[in-house]
Amino acid sequence: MIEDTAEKIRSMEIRGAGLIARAAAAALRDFVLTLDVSSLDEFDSALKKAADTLLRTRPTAVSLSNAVRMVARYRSEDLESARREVVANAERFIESSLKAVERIGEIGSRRVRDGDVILTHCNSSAALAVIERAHRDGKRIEVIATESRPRYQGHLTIKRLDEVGIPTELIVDSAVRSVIEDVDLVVVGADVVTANGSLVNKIGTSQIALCAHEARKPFMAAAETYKFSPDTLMGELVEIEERGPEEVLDDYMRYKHLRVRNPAFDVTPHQYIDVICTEVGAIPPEMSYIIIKEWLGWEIRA
Ligand code: RUB
Repeated sequence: MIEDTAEKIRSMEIRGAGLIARAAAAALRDFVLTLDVSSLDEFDSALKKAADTLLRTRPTAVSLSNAVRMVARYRSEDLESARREVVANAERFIESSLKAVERIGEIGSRRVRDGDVILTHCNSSAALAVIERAHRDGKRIEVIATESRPRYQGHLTIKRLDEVGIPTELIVDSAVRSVIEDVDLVVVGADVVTANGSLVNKIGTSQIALCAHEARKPFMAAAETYKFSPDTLMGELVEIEERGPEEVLDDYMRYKHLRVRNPAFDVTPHQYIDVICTEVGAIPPEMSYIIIKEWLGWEIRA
């Protein structure tokens, strides 16, 4: 069951940082519910092994490690109480994660004005929550969505926007600079927010931010607090996932002198981000440390 979820995350059948985190939480819950062990020690080592399997699936998503940490942490000193505690942790994480996305929609949509054209990249449930909430509130908005090569997550975005009735234009990723003058606001999701407020998100996000900056268009990231990375407090770098060449070029094998590079994410420096909308408020990127300290409970200790 853990391997099944791990494989779905690895193959991107389950994708998007929030969904990955909730799927991992649910997998750990189901795992401990049926875990057949007779001591707390055995429980602990089986849980750690399961957590490790999940953590190895997609290296960039800090939502995954934050979720696993929140779910697998328990204080109980007997087996059955520990089992119950992990199940309760998982339920709490899933519920609060869904609520967080809804709340981000509420908070982020306040910055959307009637008549705005919003550019979005990839397929982010948090970014879509902002866009959909603005639409539900009766603001007449339009969206420009990028394809998001090589996996075309933009197609998921246009499908969803079409279902909810938001007029949308689809563009190739390289058309962003050509259309940026038509855009009023950029809204994207987040895989990771670092302690200094930089954003790790789908490859291409940083080019969009650069275009938005040059054209003086506001750039918003929508990120639940569990997308913030405690490790970056101590200067850890975020590992950028490199995926297989076949995602970019089917017949790459026939070339003798070619190497296909396929980084899945990139880093947008905080200087290009106007606001990060979290479920606890809209913050300037420079305030990211506060989220890590106050909401995730981490701080620098000597
Ligand atoms: C998805 C991606 C999304 C973030 C946020 O990448 O970069 O913008 O994960 O998504 P991939 P959400 O398709 O490679 O997982 O807001 O849904 O958590």
